[in-house]
Amino acid sequence: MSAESILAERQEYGAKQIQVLEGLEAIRKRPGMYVGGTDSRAMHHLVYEVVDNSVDEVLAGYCTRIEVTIHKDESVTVLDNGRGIPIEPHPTFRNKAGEQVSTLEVVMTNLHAGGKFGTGAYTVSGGLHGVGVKAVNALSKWLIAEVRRDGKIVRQEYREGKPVTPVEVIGKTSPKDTGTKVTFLRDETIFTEDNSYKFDLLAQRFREMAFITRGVTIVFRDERDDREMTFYFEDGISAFVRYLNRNKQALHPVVSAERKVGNIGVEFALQYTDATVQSEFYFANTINTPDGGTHQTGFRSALTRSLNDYARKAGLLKDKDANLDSRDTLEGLTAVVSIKHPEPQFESQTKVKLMNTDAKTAVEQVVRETLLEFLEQNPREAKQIIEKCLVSQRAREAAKAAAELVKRKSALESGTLPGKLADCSERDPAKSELFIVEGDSAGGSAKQGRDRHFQAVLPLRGKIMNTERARLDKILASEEIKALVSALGTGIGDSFNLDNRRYDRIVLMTDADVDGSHIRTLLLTFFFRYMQPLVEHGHLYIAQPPLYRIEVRKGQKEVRYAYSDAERDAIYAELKQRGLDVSRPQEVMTQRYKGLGEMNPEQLWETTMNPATRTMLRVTVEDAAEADRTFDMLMGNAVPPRRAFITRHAKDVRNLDV
Ligand code: 28F
Repeated sequence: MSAESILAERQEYGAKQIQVLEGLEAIRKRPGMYVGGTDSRAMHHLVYEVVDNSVDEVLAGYCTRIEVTIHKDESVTVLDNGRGIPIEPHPTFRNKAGEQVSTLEVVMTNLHAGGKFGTGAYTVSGGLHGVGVKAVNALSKWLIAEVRRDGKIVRQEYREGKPVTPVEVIGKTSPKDTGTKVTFLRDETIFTEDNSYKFDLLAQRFREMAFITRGVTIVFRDERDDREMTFYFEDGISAFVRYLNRNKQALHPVVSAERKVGNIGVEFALQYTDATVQSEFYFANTINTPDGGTHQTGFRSALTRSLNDYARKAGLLKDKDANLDSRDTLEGLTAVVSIKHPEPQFESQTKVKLMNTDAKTAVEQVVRETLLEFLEQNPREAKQIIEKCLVSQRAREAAKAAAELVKRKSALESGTLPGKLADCSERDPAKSELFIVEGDSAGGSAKQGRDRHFQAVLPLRGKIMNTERARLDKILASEEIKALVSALGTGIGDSFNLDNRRYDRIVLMTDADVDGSHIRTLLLTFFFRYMQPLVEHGHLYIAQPPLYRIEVRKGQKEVRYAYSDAERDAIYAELKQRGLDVSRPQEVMTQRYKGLGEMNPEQLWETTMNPATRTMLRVTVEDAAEADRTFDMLMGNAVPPRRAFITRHAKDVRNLDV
């Protein structure tokens, strides 16, 4: 098929684009303003920007399917079956030569050509269908836009955002076959970080989009390693809540509603679990608003008011009882709230907080009506929910009293450290380490083996309690935790202060067996839940004691340590080369350590505690939410996923022996 221009044939692409170039240059000069930087995050943002355009088409009611493909060369194709970007001459836009330009070209290149398309439609970008795609175009080495519309297939190609071909018809199709396809390769002179797209990160985003945008199918393909995932959720955000609670014990079926209040679309889904953690997700026009805003305020106030009203009416709260507050009603709750607003107002460019006050009243109304109806029709579940809130309320009051006590005590007996702590002589926290050791016998070895100048040792006896299910008041009551908290010096929960820490490195040193892995998980949960900044700032470590001691007794005598079976085998192979028979104890004697207690103090120092020779794993919280789920899964009731997790991560934590 011969190339045919939509507009005047044989147009000169170049000189007349000056105005456009100015816009594009601005983007290339300051990518931060448009996609938030030039790092890996920003690079993924390019994909989201294009997909957001397709999602706008879904919200407008014209699109049901989006396909995203990452190609081998890291170029990306996004395809939708919407109406297709209009290709006819743009009604108002003229180039410098005064000629009309195809709307497609305007949408892809002109910064200020956004604006509402059609009325009453919701858009991801708040009425600016396509500002993002211009930025992507400007930041791409090349980009190809292909539109199917009015029975034609139309194409234009760009380099660094500048058109290098006219808008030309490259084929015919049925008038019913419509949509937009954009393929782009990011400009590696801008995105200089040597990075590739992360499948999991993109998949998570598309899954979330599919939850929030009920009825859309998102197909995600990765040609780099032949993977494909399809996301479609008929139940929308109810399915989202079930997904979030997949490893938790729910107290009742998901409560949900979808309704319009005036011109604001309100959708929510909630479910209580027997866990103590809460997770809430708030969206405005499919944009995640982690800082909440008016829709969050409306949801929380309706939730607490409805539960209080019902509890009073049902006699579950007596006249003398205090009202539940939102800390009580949020404990154990999983909720997703998603609103669609014709003119969403966000606090800032980054869109993390919704500001429209009418969203508050709209959400309040829908949640209150739905929830009260559910409670009245399901008295058994209602009672369970209220009782759960009451337990939280009592625990909160007890925790407050206990925390006061701990605070007062430490003020009175300032400088009192637990008797079991073998402190170091160094007073500068930046130079000090604390080893938390399981059991008294290992504690003894560690105390003797350490360098007492800068290494402190705190032995914990037996298992500290399961902090996932226990509450703050119970945890604070445990002697082991009290000792730990006062040794650390930071306080706990609300009164936690990282600056008061007495050690820079806190090292969990537990046995390489089931009990050891259990106590380590318990401690990790405790630190994650109650001393999170300590983890976030990289102060928490896991010691790596060896699994084997290999003593060469013949010829050149020496002692080697192996931290895994593979390492042991490598050492064996080396010794065999030297003519040794590793199966003869007279020549090579192997000892498998079952616990830290089997090591003498010198061995423990040499293999595990000496900064010059040891290896330690630093505990990080990459993604707080994901970590939360992980802990939950490890500690919760759901046993099968827990096993799967431990098996999958066994290689990360070397000596896990499950
Ligand atoms: C692969 C990325 O960008 N899809 C898009 C549309 C549909 C319309 C549109 C887009 C018109 C005047 C701007 C069609 N018909 N996928 C996409 N699908 N943009 S982007 O319009 C853009 C506006 O100025 C569209 C009728 N109205 C709108």
